[in-house]
Amino acid sequence: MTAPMLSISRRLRNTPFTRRVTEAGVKSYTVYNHMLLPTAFDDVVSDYHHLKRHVQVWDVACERQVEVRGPDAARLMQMLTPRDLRGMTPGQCYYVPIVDETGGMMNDPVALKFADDKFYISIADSDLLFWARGLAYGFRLDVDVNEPDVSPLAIQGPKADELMARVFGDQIRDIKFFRFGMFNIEGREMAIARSGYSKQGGFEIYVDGFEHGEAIWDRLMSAGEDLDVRAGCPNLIERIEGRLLSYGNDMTRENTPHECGLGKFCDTHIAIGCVGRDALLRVASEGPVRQMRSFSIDGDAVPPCTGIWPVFADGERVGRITSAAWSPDFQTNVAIGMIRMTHWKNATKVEVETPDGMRVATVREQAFT
Ligand code: THG
Repeated sequence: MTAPMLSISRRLRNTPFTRRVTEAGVKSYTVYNHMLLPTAFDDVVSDYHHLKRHVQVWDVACERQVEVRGPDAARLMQMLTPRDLRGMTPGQCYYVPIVDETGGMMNDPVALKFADDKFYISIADSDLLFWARGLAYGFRLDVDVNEPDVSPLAIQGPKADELMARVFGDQIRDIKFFRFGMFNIEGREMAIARSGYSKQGGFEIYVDGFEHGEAIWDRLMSAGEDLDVRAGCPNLIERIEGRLLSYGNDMTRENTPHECGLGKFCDTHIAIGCVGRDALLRVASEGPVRQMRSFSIDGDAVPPCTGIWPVFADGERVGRITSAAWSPDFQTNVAIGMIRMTHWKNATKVEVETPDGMRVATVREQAFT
């Protein structure tokens, strides 16, 4: 049986880099924020080894920006998240859980602060623009909320510093983790942050203006020839090892940030104005009864995890796996899932119902590092 194809149309938006990605031989796409997101170039395993040894350029334009501008920008930002934003300074990035009035996860973006009256929210896969515009309208906030023509391009891997320094200068090396600086690129001021959806280190360029995409892509590719730079994409195996969560897969609006293990990004007592504050204060006082964990799953490579795999202990349902893949470096299947408090301690043995049968699995409190 051959894999089904994805029919491309204008609704599945192209990115400024789509032509280059196609020329680089992209093998598969997913859809993220109604936009194309590459998922493999050679194959997921070869891409994985290359990412961990060299440097890759990723079309992550699907990490759309919700721009919040105006006198009430900071107020709206704090309405969206239980993380305390009062200490956030211009040039900082914050990983921020976004919650609705029930404390349910709406998104888990990276927020960037440019000034007291200007933020970007670099969103995961949900239509946060509508929620933010709805709050702004409903509360009569003095703020503009829009999606600008800005497309992140990620440079990830151990040689990312070297490649970026060659193209943008040695100041790149001084950018600290989750900070950004402004750089004049193609005649425009663009943000470059030390961030990205991998644990290999690297940067994200917030490419301002669709028309500049290919020129920036080409400069990186030419400068990195001897570094074996390649087109890449967020890697399923590497992100599961590092326990980077995938909104819509690992969590949804059914989950609180505490269940997702994002309690460390919540300062709910302090976050006055957050619409989910009352609901989260309730769940935080009792603590979650299930939580995100890493798992190893015994046996040879598991099939692709396209849905939910139930987790059992003594025949009773105690959790679920939502992401899983064979890890060449750890020589086991690695996974992410949610498990009840009765079984969430490190090294607890459970059983996972995979499409090709029951497997023994082990709970891990730490990610695979
Ligand atoms: N970069 C940018 N936008 C994004 C993503 C990104 N939007 C979509 C998606 N990724 C949002 N989800 C995440 C998940 C994890 C992280 C970033 C975005 C992440 N986490 C680090 C970790 O867990 O180790 C560090 C978090 C911290 O310490 O603050 O980086 O990747 N622009």
